[in-house]
Amino acid sequence: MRIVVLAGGIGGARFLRGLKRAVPDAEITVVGNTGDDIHLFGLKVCPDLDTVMYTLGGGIHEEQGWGREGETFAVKGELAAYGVGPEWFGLGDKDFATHIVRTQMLGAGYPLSAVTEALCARWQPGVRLLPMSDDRVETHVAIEVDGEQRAVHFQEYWVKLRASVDAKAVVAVGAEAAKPAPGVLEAIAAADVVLFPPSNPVVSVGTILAVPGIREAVAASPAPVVGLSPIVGDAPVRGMADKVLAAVGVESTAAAVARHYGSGLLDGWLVDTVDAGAVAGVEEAGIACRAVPLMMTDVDATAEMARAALALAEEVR
Ligand code: GDP
Ligand code: FO1
Ligand code: CA
Repeated sequence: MRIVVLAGGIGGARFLRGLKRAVPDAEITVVGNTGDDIHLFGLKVCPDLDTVMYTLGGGIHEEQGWGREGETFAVKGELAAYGVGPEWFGLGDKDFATHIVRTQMLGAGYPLSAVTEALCARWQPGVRLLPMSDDRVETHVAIEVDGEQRAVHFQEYWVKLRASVDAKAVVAVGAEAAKPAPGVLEAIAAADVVLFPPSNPVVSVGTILAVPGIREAVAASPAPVVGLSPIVGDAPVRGMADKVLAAVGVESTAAAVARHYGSGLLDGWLVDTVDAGAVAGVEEAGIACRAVPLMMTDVDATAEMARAALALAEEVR
């Protein structure tokens, strides 16, 4: 079975670990969000691609969900001693090596997709990990500070500001001119199932869909498209997704997120059992909906979620 998953960082990566356990023989292609990418200290950092690569490759810091396990921060400390920041972004020493290799390869002329493949040769994530695009796309967030509008990089909004101010707008800068990375459209066209994991609908899946051609390929795909809600009981399970959902005028409910994707994209949608009351409304919107446990407490529970998504895909096929 060929499965394509449009994934952000932690939510996407943890779901993928369950999916691999549920269907060990599946050929899984992950289209990863690169809108979170940021240049720091002259290095290119790709948080969501790395989160998927480290999680599936066994190098992730489990509790934190991003970065490497057993990190030290000597390089960051030395940079700070030179007065070089930002101090608010926690890049560890082991993680630095990844960004150095990536930046070196990009400088030598390799596209991000080839660099990602090279990094994955070490980590063996067991999926084909493709960046959504080889072109630079950067998510920026419009905020108001002291009555003045300004735009900040998504990482500054998320990590430095902790989404403590309202997001007025979310813009994937460069997306309109970006092309899907090699293999992305082909994988979607050849998929037996397309899955939206419980990733952020705006700044993860939304950004991937903003690359011209990807949304169209998913909508045109004859394969069932099934999503899992990252919103459980009217709040994100983790993080501040409610802030960026509000910026695009979407309520933080499992049903509102399904309607936001719409029946033009989604054939099926899974909500948590606590949101069983939302099922009928989602179905009225033309999207088959089931309520199942959606908390990724461990890999077995996550595998069960993946099985439920694939079962719903079979029902709507
Ligand atoms: P990020 O790039 O690291 O923010 O990760 P993603 O975009 O892939 O996923 C973030 C989303 O995962 C958040 O909106 C969370 O609500 C959601 N999430 C995290 N853990 C769980 C879980 O156990 N169950 C569900 N349903 N969603 C989760
Ligand atoms: N998230 C944080 O909340 N604080 C950090 O200091 C931080 C550093 C960091 C370094 C490398 C990396 O790959 C990810 C990192 N993240 C950090 C997570 C990252 O910013 C994610 O993009 C966001 O959490 C949301 O997607
Ligand atoms: Ca992300």
